[in-house]
Amino acid sequence: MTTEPKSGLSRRSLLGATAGGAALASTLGGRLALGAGASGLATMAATSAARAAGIEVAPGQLDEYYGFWSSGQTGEMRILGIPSMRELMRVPVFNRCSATGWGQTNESIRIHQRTMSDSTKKLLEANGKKIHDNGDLHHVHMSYTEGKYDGRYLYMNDKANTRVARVRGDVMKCDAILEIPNAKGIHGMRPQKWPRSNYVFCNGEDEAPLVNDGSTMKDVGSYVNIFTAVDADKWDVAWQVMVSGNLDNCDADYEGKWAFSTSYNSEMGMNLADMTASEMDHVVVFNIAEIEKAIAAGQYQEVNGVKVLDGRKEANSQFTRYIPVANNPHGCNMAPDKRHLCIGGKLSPTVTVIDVTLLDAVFAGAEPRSCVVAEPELGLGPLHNAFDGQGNVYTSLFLDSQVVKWNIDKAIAAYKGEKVDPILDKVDVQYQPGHLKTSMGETLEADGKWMVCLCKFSKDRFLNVGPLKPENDQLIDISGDKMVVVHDGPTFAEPHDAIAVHASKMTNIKSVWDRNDPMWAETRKQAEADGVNLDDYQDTVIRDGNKVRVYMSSQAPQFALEEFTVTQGDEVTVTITNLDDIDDLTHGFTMGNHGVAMEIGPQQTSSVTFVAANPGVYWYYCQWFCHALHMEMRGRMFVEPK
Ligand code: K7E
Ligand code: CUA
Ligand code: CA
Repeated sequence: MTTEPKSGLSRRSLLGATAGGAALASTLGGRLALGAGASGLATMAATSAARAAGIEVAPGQLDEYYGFWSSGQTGEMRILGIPSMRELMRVPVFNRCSATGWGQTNESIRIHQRTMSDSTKKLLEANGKKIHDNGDLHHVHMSYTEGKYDGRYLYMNDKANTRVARVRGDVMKCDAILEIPNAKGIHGMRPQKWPRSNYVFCNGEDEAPLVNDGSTMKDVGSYVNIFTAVDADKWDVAWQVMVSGNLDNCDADYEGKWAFSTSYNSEMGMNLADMTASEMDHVVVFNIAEIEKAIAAGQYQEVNGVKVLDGRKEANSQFTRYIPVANNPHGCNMAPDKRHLCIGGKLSPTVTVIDVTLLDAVFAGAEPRSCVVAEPELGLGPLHNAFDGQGNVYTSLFLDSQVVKWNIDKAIAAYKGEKVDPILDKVDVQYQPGHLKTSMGETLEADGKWMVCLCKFSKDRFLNVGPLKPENDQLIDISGDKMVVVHDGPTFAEPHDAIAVHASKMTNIKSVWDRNDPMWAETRKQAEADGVNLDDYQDTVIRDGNKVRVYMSSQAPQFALEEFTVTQGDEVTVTITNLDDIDDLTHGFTMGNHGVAMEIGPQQTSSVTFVAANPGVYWYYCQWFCHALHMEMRGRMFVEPK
């Protein structure tokens, strides 16, 4: 049924109490050594399959699905077309973007700073920086209305700096970032699915003292982990729950009753050996109604301005239940049958299936594992699960470098003792898959057409580009009984997760900015204070002590100001409004030798502030090719010596 790894390790040893990292590492090594052989054959098979499946989207044709991709340590969100797998756009979120000026323009810095904690502000000031300009963006999910994508927002996490962010579905720009207090290392993150995404649930992966003020490191007994519900409209913390163990991945149900998180460190270990020491870890189930009741009744403690409840085991609350599962689980995925939650075993070759209709009984006192209705053995290193809406699950097998397709009903029957094999198909992927996503698969409209499998290693699949290799996002046709890998898609560091959204859901995407967009509301206020009407343009230079504010418009192929003069040491703010209102007519503003560049889309206002430190003549130019005379779209800043 499953192949044993070449290293000779049995999967039993992976399950053993001391298996942990060493076994994982040597098994991974064993599989990696296998890969090189059959790539020629695989390519031929893939080519013919691609034709058969009709994945080619001809020039000028549009994809059927939007793919929203995370980018891991790159810190941005990406948009790909599915099935073409063409990269359509990169949306900077936690990262500094050279092209758009994200992380440098005043508009983006304000979004970054709005909900930054005082301690982070101090830390950044001490480092001479205004914002963190890196992120580790693992998970991207869309807002829901009644279990279906509604196109309003995309939500995403930053594990590196304990943040979550929101991207607007109309202009595909980030409009809110939130640094979450008390928690550490936001990893798993999911919006509420029902009745709509009122909350975004956020898992704190890393343990820390709740009041983390430097009074102790050694007293590990004072460490906690925090589950956070973010108010998705206000983009502020609604409430938090302290839990036992850590939190890895999470999901929510289709009734608005529960949220779920996997925990791989129920041991509260501080090193690998301790984190893998137990036979069992757990899944935490959060009871949303009980939590909301307690918050409304004022039964919380306030920590760093946030309402915190105690849902730890020893508190015996009605906020949480802990369902034991095999040690070090990972993925947490709610099936669109509204009933079955699938937990990836990782160190265990199994997926644990929880029937959420049995959770009321668990909260009423039934034995916690009484909600487990299946635990099929599927292969080595099961991480994440995806769904086709027809009762089948696709599970990534990290160590086996495979995807396994299996049936929930059959797995339940097998768990009851019937002689039935739940496994329907397996396919090799290249190599070491993490997340995998089916078209519309995390909604009630799962359609079973496509799956993308995000492989962590690409090794021999592409021309060698040096020691750092791309990841490999593979497209798999799941419309038939057999899964067929139809496309290899190299991607830069490092997508963890993606969603596939039917294009019909994205009805509110704009091509031209609204002149009253809130993105530059504060810039507009400053302009009004300076007597400048951004809509009826006066190209103006305002002097305010050593602050100089330059206002100009742009219209292809010209900036309204061909020159302006400042004094050495002045803090210069350049605000530009793009008067062009034609699709795709973006201008840019780059100030030579000042490290300054920004995007100005059609009808957009953008501004950037810098210090003119050195006297001389500096050319500014438009860096977005906009017109036959784009090269000529430039002007001079003169910096007079002080
Ligand atoms: Cu969703 Cu990569 Cu953060 Cu699994 S995690 S692979
Ligand atoms: Cu405007 Cu190039
Ligand atoms: Ca563990």
